[in-house]
Amino acid sequence: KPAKVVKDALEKAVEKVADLATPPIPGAPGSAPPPLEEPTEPKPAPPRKADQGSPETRTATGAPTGADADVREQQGEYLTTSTGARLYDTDHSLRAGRRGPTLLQDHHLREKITHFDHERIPERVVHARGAGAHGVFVGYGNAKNVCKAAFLDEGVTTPVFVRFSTVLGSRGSADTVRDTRGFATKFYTSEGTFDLVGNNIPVFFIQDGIKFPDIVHAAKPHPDREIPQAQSAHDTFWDFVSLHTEATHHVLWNMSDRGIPRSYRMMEGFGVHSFRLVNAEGGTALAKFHWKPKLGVHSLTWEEAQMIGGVDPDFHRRDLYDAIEAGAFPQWELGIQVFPDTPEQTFEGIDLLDSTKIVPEELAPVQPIGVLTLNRNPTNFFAETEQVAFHLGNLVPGIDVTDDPLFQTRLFSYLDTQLSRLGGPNFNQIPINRPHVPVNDMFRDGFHQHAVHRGVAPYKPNTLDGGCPFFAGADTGAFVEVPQPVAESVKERRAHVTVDDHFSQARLFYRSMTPVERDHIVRAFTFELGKCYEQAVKERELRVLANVDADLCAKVAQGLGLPAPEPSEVLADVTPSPALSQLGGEWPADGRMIGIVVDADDPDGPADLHALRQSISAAGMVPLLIAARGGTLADGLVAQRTFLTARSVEFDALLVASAPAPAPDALPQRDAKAGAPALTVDPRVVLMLQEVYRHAKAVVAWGTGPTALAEAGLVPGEPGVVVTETAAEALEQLQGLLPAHRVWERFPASAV
Ligand code: HDE
Repeated sequence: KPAKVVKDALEKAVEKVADLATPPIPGAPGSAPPPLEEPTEPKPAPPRKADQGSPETRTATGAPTGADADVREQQGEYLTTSTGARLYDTDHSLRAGRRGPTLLQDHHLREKITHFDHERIPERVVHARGAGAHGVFVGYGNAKNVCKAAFLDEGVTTPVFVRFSTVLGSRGSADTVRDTRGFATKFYTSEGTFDLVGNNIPVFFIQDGIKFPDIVHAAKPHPDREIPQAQSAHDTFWDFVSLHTEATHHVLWNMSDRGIPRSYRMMEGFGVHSFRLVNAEGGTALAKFHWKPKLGVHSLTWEEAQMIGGVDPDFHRRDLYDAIEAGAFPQWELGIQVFPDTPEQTFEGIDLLDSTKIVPEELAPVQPIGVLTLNRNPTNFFAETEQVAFHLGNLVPGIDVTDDPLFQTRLFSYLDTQLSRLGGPNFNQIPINRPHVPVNDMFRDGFHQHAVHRGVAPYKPNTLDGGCPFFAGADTGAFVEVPQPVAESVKERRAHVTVDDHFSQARLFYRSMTPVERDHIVRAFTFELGKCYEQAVKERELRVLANVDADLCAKVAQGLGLPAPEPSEVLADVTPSPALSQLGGEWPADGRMIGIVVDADDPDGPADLHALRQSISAAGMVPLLIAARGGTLADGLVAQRTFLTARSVEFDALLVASAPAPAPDALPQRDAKAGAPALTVDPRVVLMLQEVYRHAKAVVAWGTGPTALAEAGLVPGEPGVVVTETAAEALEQLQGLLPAHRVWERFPASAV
């Protein structure tokens, strides 16, 4: 009888279940205290772990200052469901018996997993990898004659959020790849939000936005294998740019040291397009925006960039975060190049609506109009850096658009892309995107609507809401487009530029570089084209380079083992622009990483290391002790790095206080059987010194340090290799060498 069988089985099961102890409910009478180690009473957050900040933490991030209803503190409250019901357990799903199936009834399980399943949002189609920071912008007040925007007035302080990015890579790609960098700034001004969405390169690959999908598809990984990640060194990119020669100028910048910045803090930023500025009288001027870093413009060497890609793929993100934590707040001056707003919209023959061209600073100086300071790290990466939505249409009175078709396409794209990225039209209600002024729009409903709109008449005209909201006028702060005459013309699909010249500014850029910078460009082209498989692509790009510079073309051709073609165009006679070179100046060394090699256990080791560390910190740099092992060393010093965790590329300069003997865990560097003399210095220190030397960084030794120099083959007296008597003298020498960024004389090409 099947029914009887089932009934018996059920009865047996019930008896069995009764034997199983049901899990105790914490707090219920007679139940054992919960086996939890987490605090059950509200208490202050534990201090941050040492490795969560930079070694020299001076400022705490914490939640933003001021009461912000959107900030959710992690501590001090009971764990709840998303609707606020308190939970007693989040580690076990609700099951029919201890070893039985999971119940559909377990709302908390389903809520937890469902939320997790939907945690990811689409990454940005370009600029997916980035890092952000909060800060302030203070106007100098001197832009008034050309621009009425209130945030540029003297002493006006405006909160900002900046996001730096690479262009090609996915969200998890490495920071130090060769690429253009984004430099996007959101100014939360008293007249509404102004977004300046720029790059670290002042020109772009294309003159018309309609070609953006083409350049991006060519530069992104191959559609079949999805490789290479975050690289332009592949056939599709070079196939496209060798055919589409208006990209040549931008490509030259990418292949220069600008494509591998040392730090986001050491990059220029450019608005690229010409903007139209308007003053209080309604007068207009055309202008290009520039960000000038106080620390100067500096780059990695290509070998450093490649090594860091493996050793510390988050190098730029970490650098920005650590510098801000350490109180070394990065600063940029905002500057403008101003041009008369003539009907031709050209300046000295340069088309101001052509974003593949610069106006050399020697022709139109960059006038500083305010200063930006980044002084606070994001509290939550996703909430702020990931969800921030920039848009070129976020303009304030005084700053208007031009007819540059690259600009015009961007005005559409940035709004459009957020719809799929942030899931609907209400992304400006996300805290990081909210303006810092009252919003009184008539947009209603839609996904993720957070506002509870009052009133019954979200339309105009109306009487039911008393006619509200009202229109502003130019005198009450309305954004009024500049009444710009539109040329009487025909509809047509044709290039808009007045002079279609793809090579002379690329040549201008190359000829403005110092020999060592030119050498880096040659090597970059040789590397990138050397990674291509298609011979025809390499040959075609050489034909492009022949139209830029014969020397550049010949050297790249030699590296590729191909003949150098003749130019197909007459090479322009260009006047170099010294402002384009990164070399030749002196800049503050704030936030530079100084490695100090010490002997972990030598009780007689240099006694003045405490003072040295303090002096380095006081000078705004970050001292990092490197020893054979971690923890507390002789004399109470603490090692931040070990020979195992440190790699030369992390440091801007190396101080060598000791010559540590090889530690037992050091990898063998020489074959003892070959009869080589036994090592006296740890081989990892030797390697570090050789790399630092190769990358043209300063090395200063004292104490027993010179022994390590000798073991590495470094000769005191060579450029940037110094031996001193004391630690204090070593620091003095270092401070003399760092302002130039590198010991440039060490590069062979600089002698050319
Ligand atoms: Fe962008 N660009 N872009 N771009 N761009 C985006 O917008 C686009 C261009 C730049 O940190 C996207 O929100 C088109 C020039 C930066 O969130 C997208 C064209 C310059 C960022 C988009 C350009 C930039 C973006 C992807 C050709 C320098 C990152 C996600 C007409 C002046 C902003 C997003 C951030 C991001 C479109 C050309 C800079 C798809 C169609 C020129 C710094 O809307």
